[in-house]
Amino acid sequence: QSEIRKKLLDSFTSAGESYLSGQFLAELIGCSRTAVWKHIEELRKEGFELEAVRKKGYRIIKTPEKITADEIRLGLTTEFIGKNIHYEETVESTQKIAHRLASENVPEGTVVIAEEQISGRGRMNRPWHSPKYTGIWMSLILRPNVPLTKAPQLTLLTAVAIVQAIEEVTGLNPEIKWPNDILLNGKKITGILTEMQAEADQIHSIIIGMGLNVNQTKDDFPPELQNIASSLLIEKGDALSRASIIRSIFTHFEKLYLLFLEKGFYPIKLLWEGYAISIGKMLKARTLTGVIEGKALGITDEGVLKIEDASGVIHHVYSADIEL
Ligand code: BT5
Repeated sequence: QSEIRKKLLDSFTSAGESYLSGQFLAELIGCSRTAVWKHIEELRKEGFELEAVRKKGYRIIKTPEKITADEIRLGLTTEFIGKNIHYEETVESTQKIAHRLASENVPEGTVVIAEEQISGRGRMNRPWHSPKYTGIWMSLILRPNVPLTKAPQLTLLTAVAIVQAIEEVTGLNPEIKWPNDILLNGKKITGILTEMQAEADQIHSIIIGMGLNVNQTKDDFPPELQNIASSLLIEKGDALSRASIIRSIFTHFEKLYLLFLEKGFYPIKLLWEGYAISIGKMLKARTLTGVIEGKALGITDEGVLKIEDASGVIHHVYSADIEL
């Protein structure tokens, strides 16, 4: 059933504005024209609007408000990122589900997407506010064949992919705050959480959680977030299609990830530097072992933050909260 659905949406994707005839669709999925009509009716129930014109056929003219896995598939041209979508209405955290799926050996590139998280999490178990139908709350499962120490580089890679997607879809120019925040006008619009399953020095899977504020208004945020968080809607002034942002993230992510697997982190680092805000600035890094204050010199070829303190000592920071 879902294979047929995939085929249908793939052909509507390649058809673009043109109509697909009932005959064509029947042959494509190998069934009768009555069965085609049933599939079309199912798409309508999910919120797709399809136009049917006699002697021409069908075309999709509007996609649903909710994100559905099918809407994301419509127009998706990646090889493996986002090809397998696990969609849920309400979950505790997409990370939790992704961890379970990862240990069940689902294909690399599988994504868990939810409309709402009731206990979304940031780093160190901090809460991540994830209200219904407004944002993108998703977790991506990867199985890169790289040493454990390289896992944090995927956080930086993900940040680049998300910035590129936001630029492409909205024309806005977000900035990256090392290691895992994306900001617009100094306010956080995206957080990334990279976790892994590993044994000895062998990565079994990496799970990248992405939380992206899209259509929230200021009032949708709790008071403690109103001055530090923002959404694409607030910054751009228009509501945006979450499905097209998701597709764009998948596409940019896949390109960068393949580049990373082939050439290593260096080319990603160069792109990352183009979007980074903290470089050259005075900042405070709160790490688990203490606070380091000084000037951010940049990141190493491995993605580690270098800070020079007042006495000229250069510190290498692997993970921290940064205050600018
Ligand atoms: C992060 O942590 O920024 C990582 C957030 C990852 C969320 C995704 S959503 C899909 C997946 N499933 C999950 O359960 N998580 C991932 P951190 O750097 O620790 O920042 C957390 C802090 O950001 C909180 O303490 C708040 O101050 C702030 N915050 C919470 N919700 C926010 C939101 N929606 N927008 C902006 N800031 C928020």
